Amino acid sequence: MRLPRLSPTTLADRAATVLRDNDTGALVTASPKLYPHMWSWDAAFIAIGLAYLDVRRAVTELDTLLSAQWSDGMIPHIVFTEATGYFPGPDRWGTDAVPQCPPHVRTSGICQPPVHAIALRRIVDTARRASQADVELAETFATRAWRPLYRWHRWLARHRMSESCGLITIVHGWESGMDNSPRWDSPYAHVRPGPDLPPYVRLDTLGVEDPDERPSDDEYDRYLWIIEQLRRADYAPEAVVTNSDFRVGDVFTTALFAMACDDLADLAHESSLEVPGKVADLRAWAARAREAVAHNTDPDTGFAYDRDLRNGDTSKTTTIAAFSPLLCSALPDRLERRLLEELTGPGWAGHPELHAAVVPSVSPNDPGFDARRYWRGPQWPVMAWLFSFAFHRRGWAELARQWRDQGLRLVSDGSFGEYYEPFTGEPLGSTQQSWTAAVTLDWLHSW
Ligand code: 9WN
Repeated sequence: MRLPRLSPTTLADRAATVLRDNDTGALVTASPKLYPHMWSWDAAFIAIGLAYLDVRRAVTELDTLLSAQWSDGMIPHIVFTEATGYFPGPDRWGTDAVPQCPPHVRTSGICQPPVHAIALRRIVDTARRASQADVELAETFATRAWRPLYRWHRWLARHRMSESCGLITIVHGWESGMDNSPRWDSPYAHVRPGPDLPPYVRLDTLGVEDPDERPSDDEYDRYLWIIEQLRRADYAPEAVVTNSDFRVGDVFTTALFAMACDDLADLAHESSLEVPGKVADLRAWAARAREAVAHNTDPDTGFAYDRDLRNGDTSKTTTIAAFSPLLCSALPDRLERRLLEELTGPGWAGHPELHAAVVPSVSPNDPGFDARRYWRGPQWPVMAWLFSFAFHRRGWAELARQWRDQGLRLVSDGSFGEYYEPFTGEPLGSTQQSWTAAVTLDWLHSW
């Protein structure tokens, strides 16, 4: 049963309260119960929302994340707080002895999509609409954060841009941020947990009303087995791309990388940073990433597909990630229009039975669609925000407004669900999810 829709003012107040309640001072946890730590891409979206409350606090969020950056440039996917209650925690990751990991924090040993430069640029823009003091704060931070972010992008370009297909390689489904998406079913079929997988007890299923909203036990065994493989390779960047049984060229992450490289290059230009060689690198990586997305796109439909790097197979699974080319402007006009029609048509965001007309993680017409299970059907507000933001950037103002309005419809009960049942709009997974609150604030303030 859904709660009544809140007015924009009340919704904004509630969103701000979520961010404040989840704030430990140095970081905003991804959610209070299920995810009591900092997640890399969540932190970027959270910082975008925080900027509407306090630009200084938004800067602190990214600062905290950057202070956990590994010495080789990787930004880890989790920065752990002292909280217990999430598994796998720092002991299971075993990164304490890894030389690249900074000594003052405990982190996981993999990464997540590189949306941080996109967030930084958004925060600078938000500050410019606020006060002169905020502009100075944001621009000074942008200058300070620029080099660490460049090093992060260089790490991805060096260690993760596949030489064979140009896509960014992920070595664990968690690196995509879309953990149990059907995109990964076939690559995970290669992952066979060994008898020496140390025993463990799941805690995530305790944080939701119905364990069926989370990945299955079988999937968890595979997630934990890959961690074991990466840990045994000491998380060395050259080793993990050969040691993990899961090695996939991820079109969605690659599209985000293209966007983020351009944003970082633009920020250098706007801040008059004297880094011409590095800007040239970023432009070249953006072009390469965009090309790779285009190259891994079906020439008739425009759908983009991941590549299993173990055997070179192109995925045939169509999910929300198939629309990656629209994020980074990878396609010629005709194909782009075709893809956009598909996204907004009855198979996807325009499905007549949807509660809110934004993209579900899997098409309701797909036989594998599961309306309640995590990345296998539900709508994720943060994903709807990403597309609406990209539409706005692309100059598709009307479409951006429609998606903002529909996104707000999805979150308008003020529970800030992690994801939503597409037909009823019921919040699922965690509630008081910080990135949902953050993108709500952005929607309420923009275009
Ligand atoms: C594993 C925190 C994270 C998000 C991911 C989402 C989920 C973790 C989990 O929660 O992943 O990293 O335990 O399920 O899939 O996108 O960053 O919100």
